[in-house]
Amino acid sequence: GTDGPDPREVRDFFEQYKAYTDMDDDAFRTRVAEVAAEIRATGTYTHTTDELTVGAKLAWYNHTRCVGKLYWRSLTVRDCRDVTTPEGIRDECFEHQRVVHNGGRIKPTITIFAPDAPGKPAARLRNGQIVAYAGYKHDDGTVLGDGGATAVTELAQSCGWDPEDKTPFDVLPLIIETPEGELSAHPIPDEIVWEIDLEHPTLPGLKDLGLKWYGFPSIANMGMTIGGITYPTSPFTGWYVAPELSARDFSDEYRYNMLPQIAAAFGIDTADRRSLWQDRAVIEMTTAVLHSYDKAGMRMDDHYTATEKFHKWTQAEEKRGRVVDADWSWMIPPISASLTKVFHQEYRNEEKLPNFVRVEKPAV
Ligand code: NRG
Repeated sequence: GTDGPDPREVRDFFEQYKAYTDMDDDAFRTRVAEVAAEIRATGTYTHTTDELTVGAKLAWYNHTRCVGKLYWRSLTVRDCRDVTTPEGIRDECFEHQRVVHNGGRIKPTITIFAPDAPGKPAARLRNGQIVAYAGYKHDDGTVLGDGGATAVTELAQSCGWDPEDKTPFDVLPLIIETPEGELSAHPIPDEIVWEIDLEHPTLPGLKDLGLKWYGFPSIANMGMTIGGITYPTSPFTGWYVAPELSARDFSDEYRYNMLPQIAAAFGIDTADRRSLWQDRAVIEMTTAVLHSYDKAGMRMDDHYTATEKFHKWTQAEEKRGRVVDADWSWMIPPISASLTKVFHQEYRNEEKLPNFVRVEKPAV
């Protein structure tokens, strides 16, 4: 934002930092006084790399819409605050992908670029994810590709990006906006996409649809707020849970809307709703996603493993006297929800800071 850091947020963060790092009282008082002086002199302050690292982990712990946050302590934090040119940001986003990939094992990672300062916003990524597919809107309202990506696709086209032979799976360029409002589009090299062709382990037919997806999601349009400082450009990545692809990306009517074709490919009759053809198709599609990622050696969770681990962790945290905040509607999987532990659980849903926040265009 354009205002300086809120003193209560500063204080609250350093108290959490002290608890996390076993900082002694003297060091704590010295650092808090130093930060206050820096804010008086400059209107803002700079985190040490360790404060940034701990702050990013706490943001993950506090975030209520992530079922994978039990791994919060193991987050890899890449401090790229001094990288501010569009080319530099592009290159570090590409490097982020390589660090994450880790031979398919996927290392949960966040890359943090410069924060906003009072009256001086930082550069932003305008993509939803570092790697994502385009969605081209036709005049008749239909879409080629990802229906969720039509706006960013038009933005890319306004930057001069426009592939000649359009397919449903064109990787969008990275779109970077400078604080001055200048947009630039940067093509994504193939080797950081790790595309996986989707096939079913036993049912033929799906393969012929030519569906594929990239290896992992790198969320690019969420910022992080730590101790009153906003980091608007801090892409982060973990591994997928299979229904994210099968039950949402390919199935949502406003995304790829492929369920009728997927059902047909599996030989499922779609005439009668009460045959539950949609349910049968989405389950077989989930099997296909898991099989294809396993075969490619790319980590992918199933919804039972992901939710069971989360459930056990929240119970362990409670025994340690801590309440894990969670948004129930984001914890339950979009398929077979009642078969998982989290469905039968209630969660407190308080938004603590540090946290991840949605960021829009520069707050100029
Ligand atoms: N559903 C989106 C991705 C959202 C984030 N999911 C994760 N995040 N798994 C999709 O592309 O389907 N993560 O950091 O691991």
